[in-house]
Amino acid sequence: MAEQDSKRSKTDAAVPVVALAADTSLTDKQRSRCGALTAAFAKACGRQPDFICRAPGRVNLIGEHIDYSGYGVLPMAIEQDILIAVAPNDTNTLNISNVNSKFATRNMSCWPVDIDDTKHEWTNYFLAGYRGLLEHAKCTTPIGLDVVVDGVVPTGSGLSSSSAFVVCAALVAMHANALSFPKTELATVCAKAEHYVGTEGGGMDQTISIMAQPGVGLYIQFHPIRATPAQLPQGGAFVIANTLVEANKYVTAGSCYNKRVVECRAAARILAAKLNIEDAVSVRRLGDVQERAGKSLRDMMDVVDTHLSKDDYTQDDIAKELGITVDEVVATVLSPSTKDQTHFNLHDRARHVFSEAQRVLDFKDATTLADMGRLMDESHASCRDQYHCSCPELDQLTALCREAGAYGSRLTGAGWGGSTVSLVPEDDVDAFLAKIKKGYYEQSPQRLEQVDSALFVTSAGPGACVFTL
Ligand code: NG1
Ligand code: MG
Repeated sequence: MAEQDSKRSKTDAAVPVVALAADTSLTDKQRSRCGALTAAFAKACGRQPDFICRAPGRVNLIGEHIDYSGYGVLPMAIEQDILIAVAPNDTNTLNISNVNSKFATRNMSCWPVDIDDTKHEWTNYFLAGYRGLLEHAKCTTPIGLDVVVDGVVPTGSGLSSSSAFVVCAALVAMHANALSFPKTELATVCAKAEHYVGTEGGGMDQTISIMAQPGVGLYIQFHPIRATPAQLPQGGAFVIANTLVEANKYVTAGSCYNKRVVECRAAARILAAKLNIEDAVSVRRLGDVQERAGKSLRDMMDVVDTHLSKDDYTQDDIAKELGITVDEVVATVLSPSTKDQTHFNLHDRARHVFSEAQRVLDFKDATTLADMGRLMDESHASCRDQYHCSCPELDQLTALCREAGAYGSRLTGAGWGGSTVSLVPEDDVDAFLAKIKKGYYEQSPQRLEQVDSALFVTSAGPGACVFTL
């Protein structure tokens, strides 16, 4: 096993398992949280935990809403994370509690586990990662576990608290049952597992949480998952500012996130037909259309303008374009959560995807902070005007960040609320933070109360791991 590991590339090794006492990557804050979590576990479960799993949230620097179309993205892991303390029990039950008492404890049989994705229940994220991992491992006799969760990635903030939780739970199931998978395989499993919560996301968030490396961004490509370190800019700092508008993109999944996924799928199917691509019905993603058409991203933007109407498409319009029935559209293009949607904007969604995919490549190759900033601004404008996933507060806050001296500023994550990320001259960070505090957070007592966790400079942290105690 060890020898096999050494033959694997660094990114395809298994998630590290390290003794907590010996780990050097933890910040003081994280170390003291591990101590507090161990004490909370002892109080709740009457014994010490065996191990603690850790998975970080992320900030996406550029490449929004394109992972599920098959295009590369460029996120980095942040310090904020989910920790889960674990010890086996001999009762074949799964007992899940949280250090924060607003999250109610749940007890259930450890196998099989049901997930009701119509209910917004906090433990669903745990169960999604847990079940996805065990199903992948074909493990139908997992051991019973007591787990206590401590998460500090703000929810609905675009910093991927959900995937950090799913990844952390998969690690719990893996380590507790003496299983092990390489990181890329684990990322693929976790991306699919999060669909149990009712979202149809791409794999960006789970992949960065697992594969992140300190000090660098990660250029992540999909099908199959590949991750390449991307050097972060010299002289620039990334600042996160949360609008504090909680993004409820999945509570109303049919009308927001999942709708974008199916708009992209419908656009892909229609473009494949228009371009006479062989076996066009098998096309699921805009990235497949480009690949099979053998065209550049810039050419694909012209293809969109030529072949897709700027008017909304109804289910009937999509059926006519594809030469199939509305029932077939529902079955092969839409999804259970979007089957009742009536109007689909295909032109603008597809235009965003191809242009954003090009911006990721340009950002990766950019040589100046000013160029990177400009691409971030363009990304925000495209999210706002073509993908319609911004909100007034995101527009206001990114504008304020630009005024305050950022090279560029954009929404990060799915949008409709949540956070912004700005590229700021390193030497001006303090002045920048002061201006944003005054211009946004001091505008209301509710905002000001949360400014310390909402506005911060971030640096690229390490990916997920298991700490033994
Ligand atoms: P967040 O912001 O974490 O909900 C979602 C998707 C990503 C990606 C981004 C938009 C999940 C778990 N995450 O992220 O895959 O599509 O939106 O770029 O669905
Ligand atoms: Mg999420």
